[in-house]
Amino acid sequence: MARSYKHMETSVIHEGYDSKDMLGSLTPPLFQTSTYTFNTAEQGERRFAGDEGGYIYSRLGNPTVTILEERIAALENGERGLAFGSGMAAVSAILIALTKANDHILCSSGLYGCTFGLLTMMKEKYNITHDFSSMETEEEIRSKIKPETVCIYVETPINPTMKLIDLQMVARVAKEYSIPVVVDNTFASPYLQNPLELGCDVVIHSATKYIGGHGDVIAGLAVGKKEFLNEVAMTTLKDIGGVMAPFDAWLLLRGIKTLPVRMERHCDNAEEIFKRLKTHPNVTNVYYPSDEAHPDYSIMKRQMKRGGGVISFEIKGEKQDAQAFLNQLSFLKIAVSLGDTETLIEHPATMTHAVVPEESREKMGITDQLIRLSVGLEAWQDIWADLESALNQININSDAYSKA
Ligand code: LCS
Repeated sequence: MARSYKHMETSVIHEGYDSKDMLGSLTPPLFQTSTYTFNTAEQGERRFAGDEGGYIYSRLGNPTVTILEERIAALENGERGLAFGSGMAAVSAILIALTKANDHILCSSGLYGCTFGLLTMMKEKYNITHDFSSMETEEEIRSKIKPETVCIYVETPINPTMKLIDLQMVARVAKEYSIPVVVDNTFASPYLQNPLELGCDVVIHSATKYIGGHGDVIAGLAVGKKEFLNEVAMTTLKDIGGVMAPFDAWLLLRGIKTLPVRMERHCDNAEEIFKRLKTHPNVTNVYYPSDEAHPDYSIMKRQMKRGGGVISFEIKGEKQDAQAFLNQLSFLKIAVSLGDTETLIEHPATMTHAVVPEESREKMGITDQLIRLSVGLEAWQDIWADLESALNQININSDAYSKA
């Protein structure tokens, strides 16, 4: 669905919904229903046969969910959107739809822990194998593509290392082999990056994060070609059943209206925090895409509007210093997830990426000292004051360790 409005700020509010169709209700109504009545038995038959449009049963479609699907399709400039009960429901439905036993998936060198878990399960159960690629050059990607490779699966920015993948380059190589490129765009959100416009084939979001934005929904979205997503809707989504609840769609329709405003503020705040983390003596490395010293800075300039709201950094010391640092925070919340109004901070090695075996974690760059910070919408001065005070305390604890 092409965007009907020139600016995304308008699209996030209006796409997919006209109040005239709904008795003038400014806000899209919540169709909290599991099923839909047919006027006659023949009408039921026609709907099941696909000869007549209209709703049948909410696992097959729901009007509130449809509005959200149309809106996300427009935001990502894709033909069709599809809603799921979680980001993982979207990832699993898309990957299952694209593969069969003994196929191969080529992945970016870092992935969210549960995506890694899903790939491990697909390998054990169906011998659907995968390899990781740094995707730094076209040659490197070509060298990892096998005859049985059926898709390339990419996260960018990568959770939690904040490495970036050049999507135009990946799409160019994939076209040579006629392999679809699936991009998990969760960390950027549709406001900062639009993979379909860069030549990729399917975009996935954990809508739990920036799209919802308020930490009250678990949900997923996908956008791509109509033919492919119609097939997913009628197979892996319908029959495995990981559908989005109407109320969650309603909450997401509310949250998404402020996506551009929130993302600008997330980025403003993250830039302020990044500058200060970079010069703190107890911080050894900071990973933030709009750092001019970030190895992928040129990719950020080409494919993202701004650097986003997530910063990862390593602190001096060991795992216990990282944990002690988190324990010293006063109002910043120790929690997984990201993209919420509240600043959230976590320890990937023992939380989001704990399922990844230590050796693979090391290869991905997830050390015991790595902390992931999702910068929220509070005043950056308050966020920094809390971080700085906890970072200063770590110094004291580290001294204690070294003296012990
Ligand atoms: N993709 C990415 C990049 C994610 O970060 C997550 C969740 C998912 C997919 C799955 O989405 P969900 O099913 O949770 O909606 N990431 C999380 C994280 O980093 N902390 O907590 C969840």
